[in-house]
Amino acid sequence: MPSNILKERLESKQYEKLLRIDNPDLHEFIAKYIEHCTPEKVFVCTDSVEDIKYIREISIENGEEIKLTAENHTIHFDNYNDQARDKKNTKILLPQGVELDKAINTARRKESLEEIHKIMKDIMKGKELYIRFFCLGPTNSEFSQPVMQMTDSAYVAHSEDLLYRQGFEEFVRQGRNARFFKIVHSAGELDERNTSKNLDKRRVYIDLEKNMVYSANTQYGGNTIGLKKLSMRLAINRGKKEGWLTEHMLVMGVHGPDNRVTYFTGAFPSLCGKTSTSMLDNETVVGDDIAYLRKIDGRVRAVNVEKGVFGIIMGVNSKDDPIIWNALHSSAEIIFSNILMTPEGGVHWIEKDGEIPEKGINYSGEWYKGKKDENGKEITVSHRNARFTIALKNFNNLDPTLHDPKGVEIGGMVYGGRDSDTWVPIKEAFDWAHGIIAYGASLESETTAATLGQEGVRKFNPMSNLDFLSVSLRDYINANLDFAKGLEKEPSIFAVNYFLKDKDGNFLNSREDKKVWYKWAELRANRDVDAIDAPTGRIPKYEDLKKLFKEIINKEFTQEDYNEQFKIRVKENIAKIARIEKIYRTQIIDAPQILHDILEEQRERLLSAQEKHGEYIKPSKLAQQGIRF
Ligand code: SPV
Ligand code: MN
Repeated sequence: MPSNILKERLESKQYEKLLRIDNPDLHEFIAKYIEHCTPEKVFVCTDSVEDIKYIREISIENGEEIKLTAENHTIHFDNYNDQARDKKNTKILLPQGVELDKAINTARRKESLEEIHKIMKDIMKGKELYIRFFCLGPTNSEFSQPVMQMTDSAYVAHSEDLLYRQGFEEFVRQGRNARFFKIVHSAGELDERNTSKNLDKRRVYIDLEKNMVYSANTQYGGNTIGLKKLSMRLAINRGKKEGWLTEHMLVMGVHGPDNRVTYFTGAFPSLCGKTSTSMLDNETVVGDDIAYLRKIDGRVRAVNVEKGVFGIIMGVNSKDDPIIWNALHSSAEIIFSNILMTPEGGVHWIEKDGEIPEKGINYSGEWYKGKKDENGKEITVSHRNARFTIALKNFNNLDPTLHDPKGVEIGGMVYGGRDSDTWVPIKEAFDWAHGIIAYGASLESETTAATLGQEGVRKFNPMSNLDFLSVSLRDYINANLDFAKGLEKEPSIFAVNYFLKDKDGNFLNSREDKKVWYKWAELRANRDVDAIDAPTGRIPKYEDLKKLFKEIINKEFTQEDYNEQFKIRVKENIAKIARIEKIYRTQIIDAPQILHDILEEQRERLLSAQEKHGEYIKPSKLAQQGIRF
């Protein structure tokens, strides 16, 4: 009997907490994994002040976090070789006979379950297991998704406290009706620095059938924080069946004239400006990473799945990121990870204001300026993927709707990648399907110096969601297309490109220009300004941008700037269509025909424009002649 196991293995205080949730399946599940992973102790977190405090303190006591000098700040280190998501060992488990696209990492369910259970047998020996309950999306809402996490890492349990809405009471309320996700994580054996040791046995396995994720022998948040990318993969699958979307998207309020706020979602692959967009200081942030989207009363509504930020810290400085900078220098509860801790208990990271300290402790252990790795490569002061974890309530641009159970109505959706030579800085799709296919499903991003391998290589990343798909691309794209059915009002879909370069390789835009693009998109979403029909979508009129540049960032935007930035690059756009078509023809199983049709129409528009105006088309030509493509 599972309840006997629980009674035997749990102290009576913990057992009683668990009994408050009337759900035999849940009890059975917990009992099964306690028996399997054999922790020495079990702690059930009810979200009470004492329970939360216990987790915060135990992560310092057991050495997974170290107290810094600044109040409420701690630092955590992941193993030197455990600094990012492990794509190779993250797999969607599929039963015999079911296939997904090559671009999605999958494995056979039966064999993989055997393997992971073997890896996790007795994995928590000598450790304490923390059981936590959360709610993805606001509580008491159509969007609410309950999740139960079991982890032997107090750092993981603590991070979740800053990032997710408490759910214990929600589990009590829902009792036997809860359709919850289950995550079992173990950091595995730890080394002398309290980092996961058996990285060769690092695994993240997603079992769609049981709505469950296993994560073993890793600590890095993207592999272990069960409510983030692990639950996201389960949610994409669940949403597909039920007609809602889980997107790798920020949600922000863009402030228009007369106190109007129009909410936007935005999808950007890593290092393409997603966080900096969500933190624009003249707008308000609802979320920076994951959104659920539902159709409610004929409108698209969205919520932030989370309530905190697990953000990249590289490059954060007082000038470019004042909001993040201020939050990181407040007495808010913060967990820094994989940056430098100075001998005085301060912190430093790549491109922080001020001098790089001579020495300290970082993700490589004892560190000093000029330290090299075993291949002779210099070890940077912090890892490029080093992060900070903090609740959103500490940002002064927080939008008041964060916890609204109804979510916010979405007026615009944005897709953006790193693209030096093809897309204009901003454009609007002709309609929903055009936006989903020609922008979202065609998203690519150029690699940067921050990733391994060659720089400037375009990586295909539809909707910036490729790493998290648990359904085929065909189904995912169809779900996005179908989402517009029955809508009374479709959000406008935009594409942005912050990374356009001139022929000498210089960026054509400054960081603050993006503020203008969003103000224009807000006006467009409300049809307050006209636009020019270009072959690739609608582009802004010069007069509108000139006015906005002056008003918003006090900058003269010249006709030359406009012509250079918004000229239609026919050759590059056609080359892009060819690349994307080829991927869908050769690598994706049964891509929907409409995808090919929409891309073909776009190619034809480009070719006919090229015949009239040449390879690079100034927008003034399109405007003057009033060509309607
Ligand atoms: C991302 O890489 O998209 C992140 C960080 O948001 S992780 O949690 O690693 O997914
Ligand atoms: Mn992300």
